[in-house]
Amino acid sequence: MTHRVRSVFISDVHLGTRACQAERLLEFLRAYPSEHLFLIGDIVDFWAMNRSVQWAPSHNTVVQKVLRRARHGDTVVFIPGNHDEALREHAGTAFGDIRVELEWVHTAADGRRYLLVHGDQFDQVTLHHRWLAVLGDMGYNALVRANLWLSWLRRVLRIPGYWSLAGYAKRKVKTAVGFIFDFEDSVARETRRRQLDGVVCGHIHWATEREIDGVRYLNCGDWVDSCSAIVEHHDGRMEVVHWKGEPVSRGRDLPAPGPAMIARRASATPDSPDEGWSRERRAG
Ligand SMILES: [Mn+2]
Repeated sequence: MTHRVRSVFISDVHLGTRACQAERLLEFLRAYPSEHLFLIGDIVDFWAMNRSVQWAPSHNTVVQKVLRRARHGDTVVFIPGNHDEALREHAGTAFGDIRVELEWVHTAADGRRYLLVHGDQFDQVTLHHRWLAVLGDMGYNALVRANLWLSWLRRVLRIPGYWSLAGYAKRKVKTAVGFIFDFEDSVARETRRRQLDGVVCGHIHWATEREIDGVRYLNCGDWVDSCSAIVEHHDGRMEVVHWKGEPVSRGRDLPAPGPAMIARRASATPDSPDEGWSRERRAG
C-alpha cells in the first residue's frame, strides 16, 4: 500500500551498525513516496564505524534509494547529527541533488514553519552529565546488593547514619528520565524564540508529537529500535508513523512472506545493539 505524502522526516538511522534496521526503513520509504525528504542527523554512524564497520548490503540500498529520490526531483536535505558531525563542515554545500545544512526551516503546506535540527545541541546530558546516563544503565538490583555491602562496611568502619546507594541512584535515574522533558522543553524554547510554529528533531530516539507552550514539537524517533518517522500530509498535517511492516498482500510482484521470510525478519531484530548506539541510548 502506498501513502503519498508531502514530506518525510527521518533521523537516527545509524547506517554502519548492526542495530540499524535498514530493511524496514527501505519498506517504509517504498510505502511513503514524498516530494521532500529530510534526513535529520545520525543517518550514518561514523562513531561506531571507528570501532567496527557493520555495513550490510541493505545499507547501500538505503543510500541508493535516497540518491534516486533526489535525482527524480525530491528535495533532499541532509542535516548532520553528532554521529555524522564530520559532514557539518560541509554545511551549505550541495552533493549533487542533496543539500547539506546545519539546520533548515521547512514551510508546511498549511503555512506553518518548522525548524529542522538534529538536537544534540540541546542535550545537556551528553554535554555535561554523561555519568548520569551511565548510572541509568546499571541494574537497580545490583545497586541494592552493593548497598548491603556498603552498609556493612559503614558498620565495620563505625560510620553513623544510614545512606541508601539504591535510593541515591533512583533519584539520579529519575533525573535522567526527566532529561527527555528537559530536552523537549529547550528545543521548544529555541523554536519559540525564533518565532517558528514547530520543530522536527531527532537525537533522543523517542518519537513524539507534543504541543509545548504553543510550539509543535515532533521527534522522528529512530531506525535502530522503534522504526518511526514523521510524515507531512498534503494539507500540512504532521503525523508520527510507527512502521510495523508491510501488510501481507502487497501485489503480484512479490511473494507473500513465507515462514522462512518471517524467521529471517525475526532474526533481523538486534539482539546486542551496537555499542555506539547504546551509548547514545544512555545519553537519552
Ligand atoms: Mn544523535
